[in-house]
Amino acid sequence: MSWHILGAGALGSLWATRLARSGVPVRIILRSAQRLIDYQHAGGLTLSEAGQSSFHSIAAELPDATTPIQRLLVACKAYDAEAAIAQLSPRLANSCEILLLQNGLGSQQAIAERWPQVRCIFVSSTEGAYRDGPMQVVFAGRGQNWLGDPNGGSVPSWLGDLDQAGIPQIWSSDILTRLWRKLALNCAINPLTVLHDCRNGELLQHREQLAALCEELSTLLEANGQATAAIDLHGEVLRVIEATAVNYSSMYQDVRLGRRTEIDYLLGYACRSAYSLGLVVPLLHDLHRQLREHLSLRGLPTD
Ligand code: NAD
Ligand code: KPL
Repeated sequence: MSWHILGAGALGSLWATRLARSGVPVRIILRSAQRLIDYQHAGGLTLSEAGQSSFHSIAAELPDATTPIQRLLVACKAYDAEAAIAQLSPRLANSCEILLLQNGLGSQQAIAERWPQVRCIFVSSTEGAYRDGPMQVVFAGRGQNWLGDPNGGSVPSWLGDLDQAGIPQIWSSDILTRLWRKLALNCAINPLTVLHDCRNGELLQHREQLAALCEELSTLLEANGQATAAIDLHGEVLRVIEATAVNYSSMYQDVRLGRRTEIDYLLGYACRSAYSLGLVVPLLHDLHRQLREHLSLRGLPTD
């Protein structure tokens, strides 16, 4: 059975090349005829890893191809994921499984609600990749992938494909807790790096602001029934900042490169969730407002 990969950006290419080189059948779905022509011209995807490059000639198609899809990895940004799957809707088999790699929360639930007949597997990834040219991906940071089905159910047999491809994976029985924890970390760190215009490590000069934000985020997690995700959040935020001190956060890089951020699936989701629970989180609302103003001034979408 072939894997289909929707979105041949950084993470999509990283998964596609590792699956393909291990002999797992994989096809990538490109967004436009022009992209397909460019891809065919390049002949495949190039993966750079630990200073070594490898070339992978992977089959590619457009969303309107007609072959049914049984297993789909969605590697688009959170704001593109639902519309991208909608283009494939007629091709989704009843027994289809969709893996959702998106950061934050909100896009996954919207997709699961819209296609109740398919099994949605949520993924939380700490692997790092970036594109350094068309059809080229750099594997920038080793990490882990936690996969899980928020509705429970059996462990998928295709996890063996990931092992075969050297894609690290852990099946998680509490994937929502993992995603909430990552959302909280990203809400504490990423917006502040944008607003203070700094690397992660420089946030240690704003310890009081971080501590107060973590307190609100912990309250929000607990109110959402995610008490486990709230345990020692502040401590982990400080540890992540120290471990990634010289890095610029992903949101900082998006803003610097003039790219749309995933703010609506991070701070936006946090603020909407607090509102729906009647929880007062003034610091989160203020941070969200300041960040939207910052984006707006730079001509970037505020959602
Ligand atoms: P990316 O922008 O590099 O790739 C997204 C790709 O999706 C692009 O190539 C885009 O053209 C494509 N796309 C959008 N709409 C499409 C459509 N309708 N049909 C086909 N393709 C379409 O993004 P990325 O960095 O790979 O991130 C993907 C997701 O993974 C994000 O939610 C991100 O937060 C998350 N993530 C990324 C990393 C990383 O290191 N890059 C790490 C962890 C999580
Ligand atoms: O995940 C991150 C990101 O840059 O998106 C870090 C900085 C590690 C935590 O917010």
